[in-house]
Amino acid sequence: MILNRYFLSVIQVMQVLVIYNFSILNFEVYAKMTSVARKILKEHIVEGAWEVGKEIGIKIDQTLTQDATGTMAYLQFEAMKVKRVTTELSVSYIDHNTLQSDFKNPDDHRYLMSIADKYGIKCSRPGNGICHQVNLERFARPGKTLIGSDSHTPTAGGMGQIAIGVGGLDIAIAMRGGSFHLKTPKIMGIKLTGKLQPFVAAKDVILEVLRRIGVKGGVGHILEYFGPGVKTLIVPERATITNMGAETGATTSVFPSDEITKQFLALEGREDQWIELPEGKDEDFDEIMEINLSELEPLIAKPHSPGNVVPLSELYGMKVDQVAIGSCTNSSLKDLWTVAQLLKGKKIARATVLGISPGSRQVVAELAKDGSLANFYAAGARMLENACGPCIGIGFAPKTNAVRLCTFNRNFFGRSGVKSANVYLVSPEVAVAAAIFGEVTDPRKLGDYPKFKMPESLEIDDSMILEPASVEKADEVEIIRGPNIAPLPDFFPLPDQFDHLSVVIKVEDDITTDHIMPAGAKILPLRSNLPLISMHVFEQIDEDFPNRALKAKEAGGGVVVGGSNYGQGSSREHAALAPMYLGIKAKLVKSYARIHKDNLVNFGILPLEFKNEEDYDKIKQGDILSIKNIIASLKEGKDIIVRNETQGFDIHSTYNLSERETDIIIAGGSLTYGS
Ligand code: MIC
Ligand code: SF4
Repeated sequence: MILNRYFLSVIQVMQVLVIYNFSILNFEVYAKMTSVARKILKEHIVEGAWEVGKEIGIKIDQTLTQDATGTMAYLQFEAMKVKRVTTELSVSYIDHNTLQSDFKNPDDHRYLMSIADKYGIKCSRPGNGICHQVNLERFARPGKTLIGSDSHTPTAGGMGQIAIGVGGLDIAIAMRGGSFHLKTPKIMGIKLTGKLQPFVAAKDVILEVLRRIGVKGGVGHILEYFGPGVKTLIVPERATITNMGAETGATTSVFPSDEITKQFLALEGREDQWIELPEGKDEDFDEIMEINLSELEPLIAKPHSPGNVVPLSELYGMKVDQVAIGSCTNSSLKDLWTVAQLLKGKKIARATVLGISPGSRQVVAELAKDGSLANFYAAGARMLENACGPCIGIGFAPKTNAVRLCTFNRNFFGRSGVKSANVYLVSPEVAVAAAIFGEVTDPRKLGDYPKFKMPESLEIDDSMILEPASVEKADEVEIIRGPNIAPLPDFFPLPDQFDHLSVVIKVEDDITTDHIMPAGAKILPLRSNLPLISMHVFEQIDEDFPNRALKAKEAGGGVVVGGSNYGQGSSREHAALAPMYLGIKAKLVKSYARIHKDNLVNFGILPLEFKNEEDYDKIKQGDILSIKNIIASLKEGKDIIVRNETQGFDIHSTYNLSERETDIIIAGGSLTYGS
């Protein structure tokens, strides 16, 4: 049940304050609203004032990158000619591209390590674990702001932190001391009551959220958890929920910071970093959704969308070829310990393979201590690296037409590396039951539920997190660049008109960045080489796209036409940059996913939206378009008229950009803006 709760009087007072720009008074009004998200954001606002939908700039305390987006982010950071990062903490994780089938990945790793060393960034070496899991263990801090060049950065929201996934260029700007801009979100309170029953997991909570609101339902919102059910969930469970909140399109997700948060931090030797962030009350939220944890049943997301959620029981008996347990959603000690206990004394089914990728070295070390690790091997599981691995198609690909059950957060078409595979998303409990019985089945058949308790103490070993060189020594550090690292392209100011733009592709609703710029073992190593990676744009759905785009480029440029929620999923800015490299000047869609739109702005690509959705039906692939008076229209906030020269009609398009974003687009992107 979703209740709309608008508090008119408060909003009206706020609007008056916004008009007069009384930001201090504004602060006082909002002091009455105790939502965790509002409190943290409010304390970090440096530009603008809180008005839902309007842009604010926030100070960023921490940044994170991972290697697949990091190389590009650091190339951009280098282009800014700054001597050292100015954030409180910046960490560069190497966890995605760890296959190393040739020189490309290790070259990128060396580059990232040398950059980190020189500019004052910590570097988590390959093997140390998945960025979000390691970050939760070692760095996430309640009350702080974090942006990460990975869409699952909200994992740290489980620690009471405002953690937002963004494009790499936004990270580069934040590391230089710039603020991060976002549209002031609505806060959706998700009230948890009751308590999860045995074999029902945190994963089922977020699958239930996705079942109710789908992959677009969180757009423009922060999902904030509150209510008596919160204290029944430990931090790693909360992090599973905030991690996969990304799949709803939400700006981020967050939990309060309470005694449970404090215990987790204490275990990590970081109790001094705890602050209390009490949960919000009903009246603090713009909308409320209620979930009774006691009533939840195991759920499953069917191919090819995390929003395609049904009760597990609907699929009982379906044969399972491959089970994969891991990813930043479900690779914590709690998850893997539970799996290990359930596997104890059992063997995996003859026709099913099981692969496990732990989240971090810390997780593995703990599992080794109590013998849990041995259970995996004894049962016949294949132990994979502490890395993203099969979640992003790096190894452990399923067979042709396989049914894969995994604990990951995304089952987008082709992401596993095998187009014919059908990928289902489940909890670790459901996954392990399928590995043992060889089919989708009720995990309660496994008998008693092992009740996980956080260990009394942990061995903290940060030796795989490299400290940067001191300020004094930084000048001596040489940046190591392998031959796969291509320089950034040049960026040019936006022209006032395009005379001949070809519609190079027309795609449907919910196109993901995995459709636009696929990942996987073959393409991911090209992330630091734009000319090469561009030749794979839209490969999953239309292999000829790059050739057509290049032809269109010679004739004046290309346009991509899309449906709603265009660019959902990952934060990869390559989904903006690589089409741009192929001559795509504008995208014309029904609506955009947040991070992808920000990336288009950052690289000066016109992010147009159909004013009348019927025009989407009329326009055809191959049509030639022209656009005139672009600059004046943008400056005056008027519709941009796209002329369909082939069919002879005008299309009114809007763009919903702030003044700052408009200026960036006109300048040709963030790298040329203001420089
Ligand atoms: C993903 O899960 O899709 C990724 C790979 O982690 C991406 C980042 C990337 O494309 O490098 C994400 O989620 O942002
Ligand atoms: Fe890595 Fe998968 Fe998490 Fe992306 S979703 S960060 S690929 S584990």
